[in-house]
Amino acid sequence: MGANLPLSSDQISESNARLTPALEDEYDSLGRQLDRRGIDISAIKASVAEFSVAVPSWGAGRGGTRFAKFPIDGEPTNIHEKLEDCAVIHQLCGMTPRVSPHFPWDHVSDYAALREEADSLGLAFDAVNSNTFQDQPDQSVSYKTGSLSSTVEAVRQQAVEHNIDCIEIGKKLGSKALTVWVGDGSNFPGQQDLSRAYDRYLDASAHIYAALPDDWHMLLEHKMFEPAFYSSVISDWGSSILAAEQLGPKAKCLVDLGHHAPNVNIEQIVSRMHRFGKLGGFHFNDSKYGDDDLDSGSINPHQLFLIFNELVEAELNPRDGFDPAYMIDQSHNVTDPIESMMSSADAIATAYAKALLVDREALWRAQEINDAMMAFQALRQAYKTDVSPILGQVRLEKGGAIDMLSTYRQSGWRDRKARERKSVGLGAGIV
Ligand code: PSV
Ligand code: MN
Repeated sequence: MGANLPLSSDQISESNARLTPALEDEYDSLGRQLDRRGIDISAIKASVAEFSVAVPSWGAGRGGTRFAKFPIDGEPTNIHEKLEDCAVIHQLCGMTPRVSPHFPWDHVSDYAALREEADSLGLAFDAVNSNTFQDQPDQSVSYKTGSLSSTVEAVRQQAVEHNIDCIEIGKKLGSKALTVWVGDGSNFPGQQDLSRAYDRYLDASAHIYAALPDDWHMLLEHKMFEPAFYSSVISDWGSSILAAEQLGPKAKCLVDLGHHAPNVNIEQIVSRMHRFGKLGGFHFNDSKYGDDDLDSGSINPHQLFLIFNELVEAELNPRDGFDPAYMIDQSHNVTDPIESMMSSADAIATAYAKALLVDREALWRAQEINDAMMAFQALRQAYKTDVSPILGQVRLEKGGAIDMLSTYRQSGWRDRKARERKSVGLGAGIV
């Protein structure tokens, strides 16, 4: 943990002291229940304690829709303040030690100093995200025709250079991956030659891939629609995995849970990608209609559990150095982002803990003899188990808060920041 932790550890300990007797009681009771099922609770606790998920720098501010944004007092206005808020999240939940930055949104003049600043707050940097979906005031050509797939060579060149700049920044920050999401696509049938746009994307991406250090990954993030509403160049996991195959072993696919057609079986996509050694990372969030960027597990916690069921299968049968980058990618439009990210990290780790409880022997036996009901029950039994005492105990042992939300509110962090930070103007958009 860093030297400049934002919250008072005494306050966290006081709040924990009140809740510890009840937690111990519930943890012991769950331990006995799991023991009867042949599961050692301390082994599950150890795996959960190892689990971590990165938070997005852009998620630390109040998000918005394309219609409006309603800022809150004390919201962070730059990467330094965002890091402070991310440090609060990690201090209380103990499982978000890394921040995923986005460029140029998080641009600073001295990245070595930024890395030290993060370190002193107990944080490190995760995958760097490039941005070729927005024009910046100082750039020479516009992304209005797309970026890596644009018909205009100078635009493709600019997009490639920006991604290579992001790699250079990432090296200074200690990152090991570049996440590339492009908004390229079309709004009208016939507007774009679907094959040639993909070819141009592949060709430009190969230049980025060539600049990638040997121990890095390039994570290709697909998205079905938005901002393009007829076709997107990297629209689905098929386009993504074929591109990753063509680029080479350091290119992997990133699954953002909101970027699929409605009702798609995302856990099956996870399984397929893992089968071919191409599952590189996740952007966790939840959705009801489209790319809603709602809090993880708030709409469909069962789907999150089924995804983690596949991820635990993948952990047990690793292929090609299975080590996916887990990140949150959400827009917090009506909540305090710190609260949303703590609650989301908890939902994500809860899904993981439940997936660890699946009786794999029973599941595989039932699958082999085609006993659909018993196979389903193997999953159901795990899903029904309340694992919150395990998560509470992990937080307690890491110096975090048993009850993150009440401890955070009692800290008065946001009110204090409202007095210190300049206020965010009105507007629309996600940052
Ligand atoms: C696009 O919708 C996306 O999921 C990409 O990951 C972007 O980098 C991020 O959202 C920006 O909010
Ligand atoms: Mn995303």
